[in-house]
Amino acid sequence: TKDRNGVDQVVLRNKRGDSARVSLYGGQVLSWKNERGEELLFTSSKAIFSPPKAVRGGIPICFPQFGNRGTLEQHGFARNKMWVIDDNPPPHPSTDSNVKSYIDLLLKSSEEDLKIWPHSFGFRLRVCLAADGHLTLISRIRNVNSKPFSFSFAYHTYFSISDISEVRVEGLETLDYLDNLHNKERFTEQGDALTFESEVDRVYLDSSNKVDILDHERKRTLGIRKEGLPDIVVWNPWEKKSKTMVDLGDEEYKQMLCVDGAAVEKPITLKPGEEWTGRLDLSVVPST
Ligand code: TA6
Repeated sequence: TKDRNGVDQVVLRNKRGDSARVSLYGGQVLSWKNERGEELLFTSSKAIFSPPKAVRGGIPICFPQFGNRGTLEQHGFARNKMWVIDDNPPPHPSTDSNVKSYIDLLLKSSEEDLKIWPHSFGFRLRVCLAADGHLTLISRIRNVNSKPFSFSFAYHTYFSISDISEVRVEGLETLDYLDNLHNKERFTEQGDALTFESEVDRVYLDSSNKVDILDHERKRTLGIRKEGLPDIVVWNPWEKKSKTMVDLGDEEYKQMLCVDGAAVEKPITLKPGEEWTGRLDLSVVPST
């Protein structure tokens, strides 16, 4: 289908027939709506839909490098590539009987990729919409090369929130984090929920696999569960940095918060033939 900008997107609908749905642009989830059709992800009103510029919003996949931790462009090249839909995906494991609709997208190392990152890989991204509206992303990355390689990774997830000054994040208390605003130095989080009053750009380490964003005004809690992703990135550009970003409205930082399941501090190393799986489960539950 084409969205409001005439941009080609693939839409997963909930077979239960309600308004839950997920829209994808290439390998990037751009929209996730709950059963009442409410949008749960943030996409900038000034997002630029012209590769290789990354689209500001939804869930861009940062691979094979997170941030500027390496020689590649910021966040690696995967999010700027066009992916291929696998018309004949392997069946979904019966363990996820709740999963009602899913799609597999494939990314292979191209000739140009190999020039800047000389490691042949196969990347299968499965996007699943469950009957209860939960969204699951499963990344399977295989080393199809003859020598080991290492990579860092993040599901760079832009959540839609009512107001950055009102939300709280639970599950990161007492964890250590690397602060991107202080030369990536290591600090320790204090003992209560995270609230926001200025720019935040942190990588929480060895985080618990359960983090919640409590949006009191919208009376809902966004739940983040993950496997194979030891870290959680938390980012909000705040006002000053927003003004330097052409693809983000000056005030839009108030309606977004990035809380990313990631593997950043300790890159993943794959031997030839080995495969890594990184799974992200997002849910939304009403909360008083
Ligand atoms: O989330 C961490 C971060 O690396 C921030 O430093 C900021 O650069 C953000 O990602 C967005 O990066 P992008 O390349 O999408 O503008």
